[in-house]
Amino acid sequence: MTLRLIHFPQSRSLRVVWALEELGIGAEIETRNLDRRYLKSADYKSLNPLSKVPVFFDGDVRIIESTAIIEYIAKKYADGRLTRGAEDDDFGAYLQWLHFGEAGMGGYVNMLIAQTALLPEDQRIPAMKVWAVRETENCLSFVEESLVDNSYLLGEFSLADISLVYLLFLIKITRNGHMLGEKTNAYFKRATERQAWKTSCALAP
Ligand SMILES: N[C@@H](CCC(=O)N[C@@H](CS)C(=O)NCC(=O)O)C(=O)O
Repeated sequence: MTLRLIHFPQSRSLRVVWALEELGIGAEIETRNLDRRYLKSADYKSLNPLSKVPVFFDGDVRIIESTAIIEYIAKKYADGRLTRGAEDDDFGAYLQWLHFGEAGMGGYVNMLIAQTALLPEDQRIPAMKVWAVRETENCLSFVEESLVDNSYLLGEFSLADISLVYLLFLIKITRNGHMLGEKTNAYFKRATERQAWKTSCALAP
């Protein structure tokens, strides 16, 4: 097998690099600087027609959703390590958190980042910012209430943590970290002290 990942540091492809690292799976990782002109180029669109990151290949199989990629890798190449199956009591919790980290919360966080960091000030819409802050706070309260001290989402570390921690990282690097609660900050610290996270973050073009 030759697994191939196009990786842009600090983007959602970091989830994939982190999962590969945690699972000890080798892949060809092509690390590039996030350059929107390249994302829009015909070359890149032939890899990912949405012009988004990540894009992952396993032979003829192409996947463009970060949480789907990590689940695919773990199930197909790591005997399901860091995942749960239908036979497990916490299967429902696993699925919920794996998807909450992107599908449940990602849209609100994207809007928050657009309205507080990415867009030039004169293009921001105050009402959209209010909405994004309110919805992100709602999600973060749910996270804070759900976390247990000194633990991960399912007790042991899993892909669900990779999904959620990346989004917390995004909130922090865009200077919205003040929105995280005490338990959430401690959880983030715990997860990002893992060697696999540090190694993944060190990957540069
Ligand atoms: N749901 C997708 C989201 C992909 C996505 O939005 N990626 C961002 C980087 S974190 C991107 O490509 N941004 C570039 C742009 O929108 O121009 C996933 O989790 O893979």
